[in-house]
Amino acid sequence: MTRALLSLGSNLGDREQHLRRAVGRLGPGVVRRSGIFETPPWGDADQPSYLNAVLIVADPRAEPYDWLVRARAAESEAGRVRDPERRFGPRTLDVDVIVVWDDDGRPVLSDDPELTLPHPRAHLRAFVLRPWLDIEPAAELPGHGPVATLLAAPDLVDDVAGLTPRPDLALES
Ligand code: PH2
Ligand code: MG
Ligand code: MG
Repeated sequence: MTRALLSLGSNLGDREQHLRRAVGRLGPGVVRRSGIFETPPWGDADQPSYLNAVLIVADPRAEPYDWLVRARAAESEAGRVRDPERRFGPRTLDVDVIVVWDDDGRPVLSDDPELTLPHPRAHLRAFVLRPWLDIEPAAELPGHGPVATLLAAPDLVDDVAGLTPRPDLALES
């Protein structure tokens, strides 16, 4: 049994549709879904803005790598094309495995470059932390502490201010 925090992002095509379909494909174990945020591009400014959201998913049969396999399958089904020259470039759908917890609720740690856990840049990404805080106010990012504290850090203040909640959109499957 594992539980996972997955982040969803889209900045090409019908962004809301890409996120909604991803929820359908990543189910049926979706435990919680966040609201959707409009977010300025991070890491590579020359691209359209993103829609971002997060999901908590749980599956009695899933091993940590199963979440990566499911994430990649959802990305392929959204027609994702990888550009090796642009690591942080635009995409129809990005599903990242941010944290995985085992049966006992302990975070799984991994330094495999294919699946580094927790996600090595999660603590820098307001577009992951802010939706996560909304659905789990006491959330802690393993190795970095409470998500509420991370979001209040001076480095993230501008990024947090740049996020726009989109209550007109919803993560339905
Ligand atoms: N994903 C990236 C690169 N930059 N910026 C935002 N706002 N949201 C994303 O999901 C995102 C990004 C590569 O994974
Ligand atoms: Mg990503
Ligand atoms: Mg990714």
